[in-house]
Amino acid sequence: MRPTAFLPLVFAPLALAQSQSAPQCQPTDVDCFVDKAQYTVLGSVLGNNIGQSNSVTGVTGTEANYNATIRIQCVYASTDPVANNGQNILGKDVLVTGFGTSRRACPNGGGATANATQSNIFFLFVANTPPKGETPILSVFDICTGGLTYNDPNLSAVGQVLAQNPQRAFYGSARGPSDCKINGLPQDAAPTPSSAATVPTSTSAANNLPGAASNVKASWVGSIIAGAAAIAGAVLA
Ligand SMILES: *[C@@H]1O[C@H](CO)[C@@H](O)[C@H](O)[C@H]1NC(C)=O
Ligand SMILES: *[C@@H]1O[C@H](CO)[C@@H](O)[C@H](O)[C@H]1NC(C)=O
Ligand SMILES: CC(=O)N[C@H]1CO[C@H](CO)[C@@H](O)[C@@H]1O
Repeated sequence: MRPTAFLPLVFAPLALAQSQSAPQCQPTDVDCFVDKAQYTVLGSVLGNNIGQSNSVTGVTGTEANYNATIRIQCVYASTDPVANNGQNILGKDVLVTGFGTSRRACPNGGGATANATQSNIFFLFVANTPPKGETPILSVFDICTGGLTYNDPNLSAVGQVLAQNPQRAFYGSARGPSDCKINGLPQDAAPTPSSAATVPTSTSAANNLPGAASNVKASWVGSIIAGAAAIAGAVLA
């Protein structure tokens, strides 16, 4: 049997919980994405199936329609962290469906891309409901936009939404390792209602926090990318 870059699927059939739809948010409207997507995560793309034929289904990924395997590094937010905690995606390599470019359904023939070794802030939803304890299959929330570049302005934009909606954020180990910090949002616990009001929400407040963190983050992303490249190289070879 031909090896593929994908995780073995131990559950079937795939029942899509939400069909893939045209855009629900403007491409630059981070508030809308964080507000509506089931999950906001940091994910590192390990590989995709462009040009690869699935030995079971016979489906081959194309530039216009493909899936990716993404390692979930941090889970920043969810529409319902209480209900969705325990979906078992943090730290996992998950199958994410719905990538592809030049889509007729998208403005200007846009689409969502997942290129190997990229780390992006992805907006996702659970596409199936796997047996308890199994990792679900996920889909891109908006097939026309895909992930945001993982950089300080984009992470700050996510943080500003969450500072105003702290009940949507994940904290502590549910969010991920300490590198999953977001400026302006407590790492370890949800702010109490009174302190929530004092969480900085302006761009300047979020960006004026100590600069040392960005060096740490840069090297951490470097190691994620190096690790992903090694893994992607191994599975795609
Ligand atoms: C993506 O994965 C889903 C779930 O396994 C599968 O049904 C679909 O055919 C795949 N699509 C492509 C283009 O590989
Ligand atoms: C991913 O690669 C494709 C070419 O295969 C390119 O057109 C696209 O811009 C890349 N996406 C990103 C986000 O860099
Ligand atoms: C909302 C926001 O700041 N988006 C930025 C995300 O990063 C890309 C790439 O640097 C910028 O072009 C966006 O403006």
